[in-house]
Amino acid sequence: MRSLKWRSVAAAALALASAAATVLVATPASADAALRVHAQARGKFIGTALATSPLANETAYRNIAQSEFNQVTAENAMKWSDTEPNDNQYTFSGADQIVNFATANNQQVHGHTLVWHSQTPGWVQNLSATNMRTAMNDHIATVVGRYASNPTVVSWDVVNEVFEENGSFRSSFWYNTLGSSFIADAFRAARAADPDARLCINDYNVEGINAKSTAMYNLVSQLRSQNVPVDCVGFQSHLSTQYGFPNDLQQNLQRFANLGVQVRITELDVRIQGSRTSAKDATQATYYRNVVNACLAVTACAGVTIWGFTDKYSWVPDTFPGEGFALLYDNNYSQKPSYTAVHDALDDGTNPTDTTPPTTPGAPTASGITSSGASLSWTASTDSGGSGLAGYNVYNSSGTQIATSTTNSATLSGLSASTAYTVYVRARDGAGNLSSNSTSTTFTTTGGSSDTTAPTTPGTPAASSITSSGATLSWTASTDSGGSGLAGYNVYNSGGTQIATSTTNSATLTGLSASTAYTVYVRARDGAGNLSSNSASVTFTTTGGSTGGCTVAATLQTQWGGGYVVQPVTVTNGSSARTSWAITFTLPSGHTIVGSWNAVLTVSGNTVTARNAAYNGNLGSGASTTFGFQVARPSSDTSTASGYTCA
Ligand code: 9MR
Repeated sequence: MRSLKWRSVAAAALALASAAATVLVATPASADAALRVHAQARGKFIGTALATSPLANETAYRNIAQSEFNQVTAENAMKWSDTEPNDNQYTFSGADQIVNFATANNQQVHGHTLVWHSQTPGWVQNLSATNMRTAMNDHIATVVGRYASNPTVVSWDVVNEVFEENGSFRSSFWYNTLGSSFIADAFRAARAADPDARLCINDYNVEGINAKSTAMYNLVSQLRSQNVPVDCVGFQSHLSTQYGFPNDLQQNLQRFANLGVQVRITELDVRIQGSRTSAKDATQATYYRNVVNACLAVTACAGVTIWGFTDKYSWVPDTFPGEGFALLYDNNYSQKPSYTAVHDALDDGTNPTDTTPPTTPGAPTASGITSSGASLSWTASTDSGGSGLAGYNVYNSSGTQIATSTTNSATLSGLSASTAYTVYVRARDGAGNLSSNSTSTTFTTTGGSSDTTAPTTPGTPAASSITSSGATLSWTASTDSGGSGLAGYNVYNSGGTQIATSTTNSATLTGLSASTAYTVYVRARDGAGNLSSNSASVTFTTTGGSTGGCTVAATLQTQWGGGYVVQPVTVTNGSSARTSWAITFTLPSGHTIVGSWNAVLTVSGNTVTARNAAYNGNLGSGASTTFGFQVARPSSDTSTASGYTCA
C-alpha cells in the first residue's frame, strides 16, 4: 500500500501545530541542535542540493548532508541529460544514489527537473513537434513513474525557467516547437505518473514582485482555473549581495499562496563579490535570515532548500567569475555566519519537538562471516524524544558510514578477504538526532587463501553518451578462474581515485565537469577481493556546458515566417584574459546563415562556429563582447538556433 506522500506531510505539520497549541511548558531548544531539528519544530523543511561525486567520496560531506537537512534535491542527477541521455535509454544510478541516501537518513526528495531548456540532450531539441511532445510525455512517465511508489520522493519541478526576464515566455526549443501548451501537458503527464506527488513550477529572479514574477503569477492562476494540476511554485532565490535584498519577498510569496498553491524556496544561495571579509559575511547572513524569516511568516511556504551547503562545491564561481562564497559552510566544512543566521532564524527558542537522541545501541555482534561479507546485530536503542526510532547507521573505524538499517541488524557486503574490520553503530530518530557511538566490534573476514588469483585484465573502456556532466563506459568483460568468481569492476581516474563501481562490464559516470578531458581505466575484482591489472585507459572530453573559460548568452531579437535574427550574442570571458574566442551552436536542418556581424562564421553540417573578428578577440578578465547573425528557414518552421557553447 503506497503512502499518500506529501499529503501525509501536511497532516504531520497540522498535528504538530495543534500539539504546539496544547503544550504549555516549552522545552528550551538545544542551542546546537541541527537545522533539521529546528525546521521540523517549525513545520518547515530545510533542504540542500546534493552532488553525487562528493556524496560518494567524502565523509564530511555526507555527515553534514545527513545531519543538518531533512529534504534533498539532486543538483544534477535527475536532469534529462543524466536520466535519458539517448532516446529511451534511461540511467538512474545518480538519481538512485540520492534517493537511497535520503531514504537512509529519513529525508524527503524534491525531484529536479523534468522539462527544462538546459541540460536536455540534443536529440530532444531537434525533434518535430509531434515527436517532441511524445518524448516529453514518455520522459515524465518514466522518471516520475520510477519513484511514484517510493515515499521518499514527494515532489517535482515539472517545468523549470519558462520565462524571460520581461515576463514573456522564454524562447526555448520547447516553446518554439510546441508553444506554451507544453507546460499544461507536462503537469498533466506528471499527475498521471504519480497522483500523490506535489507538482511545482520553478524559476529564478521571481523572488520580488516584478514583470517576471507577475507573469508567473498570471500563468499559475490561469493554469489552475483550467484544472491543470499545478500544486506549488518554487522561488529559486539565487541572490547576490550586489543587487540588494528583495524586500517584498514575503509579500510576493503571500500573493502566490493566496492562489491556493504551496510556495517554497528551492535553490537559495547568496553570492558575494571578491574575497570574504567579516562585513560581507555579515551582509550575506542577513540575506539568509531574511529568506528563512519570509518563509516562516507565510503558512503556505513549505520550506527552504539551499543550493548545496559547502562553498567547495558551489556552482557560483564557475558561472560568475570573481563571485562566490555563497553557502553556509566554507571549503573546509566550517560553519560560516550564514549558517548561524539560518539556525537562529529557525530556532525560536521553544522547541516542542525532539532534540533528544535515542539511547546508545549495544555493541554489534558479527556472524555469518564470509570472505566478502558479514551480518551484524545489536541490542536495539529506544527513543523517548517523541519522533521515534528511525534506524541505525553502521560506521567503520575511520568514521565512514558503511551501511544503514531500519532494524537492529545489518548485512555488510563487498568486504575484502582476510581483513580485520572494526565497526560500530549509532541509532537515529525521526528528527535526525544521532545516539552516541556503540562500543565497537572487530571481526576478520575469512581467508582469501583459497583464491589469490586475480581476474583477467578487462578490455579498454569505450566511452559513449558523453554529455557535459556524464558518460557511459563499457568494456570487454574479465574472467575469473580463482574460485571466488568475478564480483565486479572498479573504475579509476588518472589520479588512481576510484570514481565508480559496477557489477557488469559497463558503468555510468555522473557529476563530471563540462568541457573537461577525463582519462579512466578499469580493474576487475573477484569475490575474494583480488584486483586485476589495470586495463588500458581511455580519454574522453565532456561536452561544453556554460561553465568553461567563458560563457555565452544569445537573444532572439526578431523572427518572421522565413527567418530570424539572433542579436546580441554576448560572449563573456572568464577570469583569465584571452586574445581569441569561438562559440559553437546548432542550426536546425534547413536553416542557413544569411548574414553576420562582429564575428566570422563557418558552417559544418548543422554546427556553426563563430570566431572573433579581427578587432574583438581581446577580452580582459570578465569582459564581454557581442555579435549577431541572421538565418533563413523554411516558412513553416518555427525553430531557431540552439546549443550555444563557448569553446
Ligand atoms: O548547480 C547546477 C550546476 O552544477 C549545473 O552545471 C548547472 C547546469 O545548467 O545547473 C545548476 O543548477 C541550476 C538548476 O538546475 C536550475 N536553476 C539554476 C541552477 C544554477 O545554475
